[in-house]
Amino acid sequence: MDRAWLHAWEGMIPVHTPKEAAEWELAHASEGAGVQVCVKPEMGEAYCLRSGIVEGGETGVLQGAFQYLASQRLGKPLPQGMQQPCYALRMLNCWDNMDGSIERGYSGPSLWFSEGRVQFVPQRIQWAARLLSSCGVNVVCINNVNVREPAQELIDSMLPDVASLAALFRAYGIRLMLSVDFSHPLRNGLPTADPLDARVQAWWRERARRVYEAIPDLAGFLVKADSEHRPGPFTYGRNHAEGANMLASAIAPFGGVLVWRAFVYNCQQDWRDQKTDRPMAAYQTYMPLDGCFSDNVILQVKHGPFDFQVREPLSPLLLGMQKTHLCLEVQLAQEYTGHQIDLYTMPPMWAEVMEELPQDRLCAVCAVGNLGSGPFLTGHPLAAVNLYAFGRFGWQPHMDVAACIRDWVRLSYALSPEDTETLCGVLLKSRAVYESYTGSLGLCWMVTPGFHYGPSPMGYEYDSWGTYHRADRNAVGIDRTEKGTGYVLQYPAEMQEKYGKKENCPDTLLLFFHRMRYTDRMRDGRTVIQRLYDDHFDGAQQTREMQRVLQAIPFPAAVGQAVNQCMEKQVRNAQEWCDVSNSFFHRLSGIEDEKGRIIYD
Ligand code: GCW
Repeated sequence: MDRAWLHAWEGMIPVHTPKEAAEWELAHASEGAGVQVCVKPEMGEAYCLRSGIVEGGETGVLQGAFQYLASQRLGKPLPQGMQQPCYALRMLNCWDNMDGSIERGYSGPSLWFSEGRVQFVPQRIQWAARLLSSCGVNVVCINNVNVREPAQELIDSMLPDVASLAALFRAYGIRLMLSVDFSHPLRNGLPTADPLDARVQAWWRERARRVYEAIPDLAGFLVKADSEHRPGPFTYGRNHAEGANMLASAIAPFGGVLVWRAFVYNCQQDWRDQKTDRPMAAYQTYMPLDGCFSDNVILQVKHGPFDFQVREPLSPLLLGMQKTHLCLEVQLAQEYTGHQIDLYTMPPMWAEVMEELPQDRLCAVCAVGNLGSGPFLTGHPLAAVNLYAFGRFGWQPHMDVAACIRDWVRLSYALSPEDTETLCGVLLKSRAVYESYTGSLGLCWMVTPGFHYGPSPMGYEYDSWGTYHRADRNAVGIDRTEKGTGYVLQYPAEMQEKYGKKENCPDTLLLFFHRMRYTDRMRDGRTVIQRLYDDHFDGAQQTREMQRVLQAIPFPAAVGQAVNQCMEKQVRNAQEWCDVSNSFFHRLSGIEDEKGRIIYD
């Protein structure tokens, strides 16, 4: 593997098709010596492995080759029978801007944009494509869903550059997707972008023709409309099915899919308004449209009803919509979950999502990417586990989370079995630790506004984003039951039972669904305030413990140094969260910590 890595940086790997890439991978690894590659086009992405043979479809053979090598390296038997992905679309959404910055990116600048242009080092793209393909990702949307000037040019003057990028990804079985600006026709002199206007429809049809002429296998368009000040059909009094279907029909002749994001809510809410409850917004907007979307439209829904918080219940829209193709959206970029400084391993969270979501409800999965061109490509070197696991998740959503994490550790580092287990243990618990110091009992949005790292308990409280906890001197949390905002009614009956009653509601979501007095007793006998204090102290303590354990792992020097630096920052961050949150609740409630620990007044 090391040799192959070096080769990638020294020069281009001479491959143009997934079959060639599969042969190259096998030929350049001792475990692949003499293995034959046999393409059966009708197998598509699927593959079959036998000793000495990788058989599969045009892209399946490459997936098969990676799996063959991984199995050998891990000392596991080859998987038996035909292997195929659960979801046909396993996408990465990269929020890369044309100036090279990445919205919510914590891994350095963009790999493919800079100075307002498509500019890239081909070897690096090839390396990224190889990495993503080896994880199992098959579509990459290269530009930010917030399409700002000059990103509109990607489907105009910059098409030849996008086509060169697409060719590099294509060799690794990955297709590109592009985020488009719903109001683009206005830029080209049309007086309107109304989806029902014949001129607008004709404009998009012609645009799609030109785009597909340049990139015939483009996966499709991705759209963020009427969300956080982006343009959309609402401007013209049209609904989102009308908007999505118009774009979908323009790309349908070329086999494209139109991915439409369901992240729609009022971001200019008056905090005094207690009737509007932001988590209810997507369901209210889209449920009435169930069954109205064209066949090549996929509605992309974030896993929770808010916005990638450390803890949210499953979005009720994912359970409600029956006649719409759905894509689950998760976020590898650690916007609210530690900026790729704090350790945060995500598969345990996805497993919780899949416990409540039948896997056949979805036709696609998507993750906001955590890739960039800085050292380690994912910021924190250990954040690469999330990218790897996301790829596996798209193939097998009900995977064994601990086994997946262990595979990543073993494929990445040559550690002793004891060190491997120790590292896996830290990775597995990292999400719970982060949650205990930033989001105890389902409280969310106590982050620094805008930046979203570090504590600011009142930061969003009097703002317009619909993200309130309404802590006062007696109580905290929002009543989202039938008697409160009624959000819980968006769930099927059994989940209403689970979340709507305090006695059934999991502790982790208690203050998300219920308003509680600080002195109320929880199931474990502790009061709410004591539990808040305890969680914050425990979180800071466990972070120090993780630091101690990780210091003893013999990582390669550069990795070890980066991990240590991140852990130092995380320890400081966790302590800050602990002190700020505990002081906040202590000052409000006037209630002492039963254990008499230090709380600053
Ligand atoms: O949480 C918000 C982020 C925005 C992002 C938006 C979205 C791309 O803060 O940066 O915009 O979500 O998902 O569209």
